[in-house]
Amino acid sequence: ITKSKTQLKQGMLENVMRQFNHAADIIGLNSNIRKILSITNNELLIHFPVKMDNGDVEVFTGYRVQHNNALGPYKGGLRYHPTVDIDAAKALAMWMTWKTSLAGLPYGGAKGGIQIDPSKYSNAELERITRRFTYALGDNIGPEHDIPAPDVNTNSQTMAWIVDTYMSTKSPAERSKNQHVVTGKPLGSGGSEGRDRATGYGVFLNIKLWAEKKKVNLKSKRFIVQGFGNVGYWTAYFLENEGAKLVGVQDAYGTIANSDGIEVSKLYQYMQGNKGSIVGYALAQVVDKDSFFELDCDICIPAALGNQITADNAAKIKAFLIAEGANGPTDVEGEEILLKNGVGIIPDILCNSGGVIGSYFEWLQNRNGELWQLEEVMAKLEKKMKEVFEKVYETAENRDGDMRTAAYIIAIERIEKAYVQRGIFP
Ligand code: AKG
Repeated sequence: ITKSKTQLKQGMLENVMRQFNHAADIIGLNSNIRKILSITNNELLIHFPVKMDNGDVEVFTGYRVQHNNALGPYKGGLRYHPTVDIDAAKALAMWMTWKTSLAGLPYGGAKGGIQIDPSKYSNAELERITRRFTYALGDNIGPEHDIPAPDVNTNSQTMAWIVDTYMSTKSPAERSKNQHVVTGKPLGSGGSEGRDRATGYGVFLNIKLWAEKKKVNLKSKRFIVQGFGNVGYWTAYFLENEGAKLVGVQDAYGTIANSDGIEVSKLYQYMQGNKGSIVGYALAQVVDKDSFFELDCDICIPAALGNQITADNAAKIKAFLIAEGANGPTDVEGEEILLKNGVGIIPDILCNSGGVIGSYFEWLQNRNGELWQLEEVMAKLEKKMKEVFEKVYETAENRDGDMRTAAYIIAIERIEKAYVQRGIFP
């Protein structure tokens, strides 16, 4: 948050490449496959005009980067944020490839979005921007080719606009076959029960499973959350249900703390009448934004943007566990310090994978004309998350305890196997 936008963007691509190369070195990854995975398959950059409410036309820049599809269709979110650019999209697309592979899903990795501060636009403008971007993407996305989902500052409403626009470009007989072009849709438009809470539930389950392994009781453990959007809120909700205590929150506009605890439902209710922000919440103290990661706590959940935990603040972190709800919140230097200090890290590609696993369930339901109950979705998610967590934890324990490298090893080996089995078209 203290870094300039340029540093944020450059850092993410550098980080994902360093993480990948570190794991690739350890397993002695085939050099040809390393070449393929070091670069993205396709990068789309689209400038598209949209008429604003006042009649003026603005030209926006949208991105879709498709990193790899060795295991299945490209999959990954679309974010609306000023830091979205080609390098950010490349880094985030690569993380999706590792995430879907690690989770054992039949997907590759992609990511994209629009370089925009959505708070500056009306709802009607956001609808036109989304529809025009979807139209411009054309068949570069598709239900069996590349399947977007919500990400930072996009939600089920955004997905509803995308599916409607995409389907309207198809012939009447083909339309209904295209509902699974995006996941994270509203319930009434082909969305799945549980997709809204899937990422946060996954983060919570990872924390719970980690705590069980380490014989830590989550009751009265204090946690802080950076970003109180969908992921941050649901993670806090499930942790509070388990008896843990929220003691600090940061969003894009402010930072608050209360060592006696912040009631998750009360804060959420307050935010609904406060343009979605935590600023001004009376039952907590205002804290300087740069000291958020220094707050006294047991568990720290970065659930906002990338490159938040760095060499500048890692040594000051008091938590014994970092659970990465965001993509790329910890940079390589920050991680080295944390590992040296014995801080546990549940890496992003494992920790926040509940979202894409939930998306996979939605996609399957649409494809097969099925409707699953909430309990069924949550039970399936829990089973899957446990399987993936166990695999990563065991691989890490058999090495040096570093769960990120363990997760990368599993993810890369699965893709390597697919390339080795099929060969590479001459
Ligand atoms: C992510 O996991 O970072 C995503 O972008 C979500 C992808 C999905 O649900 O398809």
